[in-house]
Amino acid sequence: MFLECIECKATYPDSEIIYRCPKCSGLLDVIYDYSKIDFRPEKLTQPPSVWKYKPLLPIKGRIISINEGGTPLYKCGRLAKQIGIRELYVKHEGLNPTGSFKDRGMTVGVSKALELGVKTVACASTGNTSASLAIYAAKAGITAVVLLPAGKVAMGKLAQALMHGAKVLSIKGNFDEAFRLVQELCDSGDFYLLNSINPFRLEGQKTIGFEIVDQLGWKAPDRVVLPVGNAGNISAIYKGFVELQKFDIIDEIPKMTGVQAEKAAPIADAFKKGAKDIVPVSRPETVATAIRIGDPVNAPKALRAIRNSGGMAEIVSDEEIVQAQKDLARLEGIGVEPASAASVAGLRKLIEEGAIDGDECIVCVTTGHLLKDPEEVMRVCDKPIGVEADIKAIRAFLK
Ligand code: AN7
Repeated sequence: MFLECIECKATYPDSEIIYRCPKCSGLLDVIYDYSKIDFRPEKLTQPPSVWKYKPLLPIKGRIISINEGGTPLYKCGRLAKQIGIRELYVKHEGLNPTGSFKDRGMTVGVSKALELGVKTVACASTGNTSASLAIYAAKAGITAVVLLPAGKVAMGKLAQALMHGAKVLSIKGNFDEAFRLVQELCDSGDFYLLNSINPFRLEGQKTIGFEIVDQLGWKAPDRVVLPVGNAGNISAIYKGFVELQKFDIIDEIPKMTGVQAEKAAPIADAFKKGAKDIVPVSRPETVATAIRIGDPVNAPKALRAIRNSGGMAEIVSDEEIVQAQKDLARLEGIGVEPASAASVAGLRKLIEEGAIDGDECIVCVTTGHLLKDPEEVMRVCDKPIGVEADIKAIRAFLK
């Protein structure tokens, strides 16, 4: 196993603490000697979980785990009918132990930190990354430092970071500024960076792709739709599919389809314009605070994932996000935070525009749990109705 620059293809040992290529600043990927790995469905008999797929994960020693992955893949008939799709599934990543998909990355990233002998881990976060890092660092007995954009982190996520003992710094700036600062902090070598620029973290997240295929009976769906913020997840899931193709487990790679919020959509903008690089958005804004990101670090990986798989990118409004959140909740019993609902909102829009054929088999990834952001729920749902403690009053009201 080694690290490889996605741009100049220079390689580095996996024991080196680097986040970008020292030669050209390109992003890094973890590459295995695939000829030496036994990865066959008939050998993988455990129920789905991140560590079921250990032969394709970069950890040899001690693993810090709280049973991440193994999330349900729900068949969603009512939502499929409403949107106009033949076969629709929702992979509900909100049912990971800390309530988001970040746990898949953190179980691998924090295990790697221990392997590297690191004592302090750090990240900037719109919320979920910090919650997950705080919990895995606690489990590992190391210190977590998290930089959060002041006033823009949903309450459930902040509560997790605080309770699990991270050093929580509220930065007077947005996520992009916090991310610039945490990179500078980690360049000193005292802190190990666990944002999704860290290629080991993304190895954990690629197991979403493994699980989708596994849960469909080792078959690939036609398309995977997911929200995109810093763009690590779409890149990771794509890499997972590429590896399954290398092992002849799937023939075709699902069309990777990323969805961004209207005022935080640099990747979808670049895709729609056919541009090679993104133009960062300086003041990103959206109800989906998880993806309130203007300068996604993994954009080069994400654009390749989308283009190489024949996928797409779409832009949705806050209203469309909230409507999709309610539809998931009320048609399928799936409670998600706003960012997650962007996947369904984007899919609906692509079907309406005729950009996607309704005859496809599609998986939407819902990335975080409803309870992460209770304040948003209070804003977008009707208030509870005050009634006297009296059966007549209740009956009268329910008539
Ligand atoms: C629920 O926590 O970036 O495109 O700092 O929490 O891989 O960044 C969160 C991202 C989607 C976007 N859905 O994933 C953070 C952070 C939810 C999220 C995303 C996030 P990426």
